[in-house]
Amino acid sequence: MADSTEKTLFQKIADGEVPADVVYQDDRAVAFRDIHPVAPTHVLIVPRTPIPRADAVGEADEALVGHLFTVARRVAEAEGLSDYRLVVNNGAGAGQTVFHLHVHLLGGRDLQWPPG
Ligand code: D5M
Repeated sequence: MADSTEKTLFQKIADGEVPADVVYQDDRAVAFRDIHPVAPTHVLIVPRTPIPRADAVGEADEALVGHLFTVARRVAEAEGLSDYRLVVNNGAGAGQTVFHLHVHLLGGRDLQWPPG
């Protein structure tokens, strides 16, 4: 049975213990392609620090979370995207399945609103 000390899948990817199609990484964040893409570009941007979800972000994490947006812009530029969507699902009822904070970067097709 899982306990709070067990690494999440995305922590294992960030730590290089599980393979992923990494498109960007630095000392604070890793970006890799979603294994079930819903758009031509579908990249997940995760902090190396294991924050479980958006509502667990504290004041001490503000610079780190802001950095995730910088990484998203860099990845979008590398993908040739000017228009794209950034999504964070907070909690199972909102569609979160991996409890390690991640920003979805979606682009490369027309995106509808509301997303459903
Ligand atoms: O998003 C979790 C996302 O994580 C979902 O779109 C599938 C993706 N996923 C699951 N396993 C992997 C691996 N191994 N590599 C890459 N992407 C993966 P959520 O917002 O939690 O629903």
